[in-house]
Amino acid sequence: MGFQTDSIHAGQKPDPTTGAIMTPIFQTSTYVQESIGVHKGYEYSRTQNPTRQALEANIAALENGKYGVSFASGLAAISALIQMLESGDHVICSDNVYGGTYRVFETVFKKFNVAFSFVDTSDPEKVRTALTPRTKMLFIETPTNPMLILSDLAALAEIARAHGCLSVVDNTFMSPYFQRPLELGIDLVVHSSTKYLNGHSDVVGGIILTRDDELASRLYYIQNAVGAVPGPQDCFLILRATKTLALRMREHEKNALAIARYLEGHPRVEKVYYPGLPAHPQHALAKRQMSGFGGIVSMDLGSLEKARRFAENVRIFALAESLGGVESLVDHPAIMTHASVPREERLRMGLTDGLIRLSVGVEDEEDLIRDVGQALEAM
Ligand code: P1T
Repeated sequence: MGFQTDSIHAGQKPDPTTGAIMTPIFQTSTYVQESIGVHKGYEYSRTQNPTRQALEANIAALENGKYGVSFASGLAAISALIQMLESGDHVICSDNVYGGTYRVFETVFKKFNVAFSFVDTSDPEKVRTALTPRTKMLFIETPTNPMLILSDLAALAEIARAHGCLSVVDNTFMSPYFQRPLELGIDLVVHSSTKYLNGHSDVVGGIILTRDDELASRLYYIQNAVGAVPGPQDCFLILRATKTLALRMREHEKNALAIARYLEGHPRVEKVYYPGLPAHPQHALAKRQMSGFGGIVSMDLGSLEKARRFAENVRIFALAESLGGVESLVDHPAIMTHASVPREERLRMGLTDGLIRLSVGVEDEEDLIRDVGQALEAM
């Protein structure tokens, strides 16, 4: 089936008792058994829930995977991936990941003797050099948050496979509409479904997708054993939202490209980061491994003071953490989303105090450009 057909129908069938076309919200913690151990496949909602299963099957289809395992947040999903490892294992991670991913690796999992190397995964040779006999996972974020650096997924999947380690991609920024890492040989895809998958800024959630039977069963085990599961109401909302994912992503991209082009020619903007601009150093790779460029645009305004004035003067864009919703947001990564990354690390990758990240929504293009323009003037 095509992407839009799957987004509307995959994992969902009319409710057998009523014919309800929408999967009901099974707001229940437990299920009545006919006799001891005799039940309909549902025992307890940490273990199985029909609304959650519908969501998992739906997003698995969109990523062209076989299994979905959902969690209460993106970070709970990322934590479940690390919980697959053993004490003593080593993870190679992209060096410009979401600040919360960096923080959970460095401050929580390190204590359990899992080692992390933060490596520039945009260069496959650097990944090869960082491999050790203890390396069991390669964790890639592409494009990265917020510098929009890309990594070559086919090349990295091959390196990981040859070394016998798992490859993981955080696909939050592109959504399966623009990038499907499993098709490029990656073992596991993870999302903060808080972002584009849900798209309406009213749910926090996470999900892991895979084609591999054994990896899926280990993850379902962790989902149940550790218990960071999403509630059925949140699953319902995300399931409703994926029906319009393709429509939303096309609008996000159209607006983001228009804004990136506008900023590129603006004298008050020192640098623009957007993979859809021919000036982006990895534009060719972006065209090769993605079918679009997404809705996030970052720009360097030169100083914290200028960034502050810009953020205070936008009227349609709202100053807030998060991204991927229908409404446009502006973020100051150094003080907001990436404050947990040490300053020298941030500066090394260009994440300066003048950097602003725009999550471009689906409002009217002319209104958004006018808003950005007047905020730059006010700066
Ligand atoms: O917020 P949560 O659902 O737990 O997801 C964490 C996460 C994981 N991966 C990526 C690429 C992310 O961007 C995020 C969350 N990011 C933000 C809240 C933000 O404003 O960047």
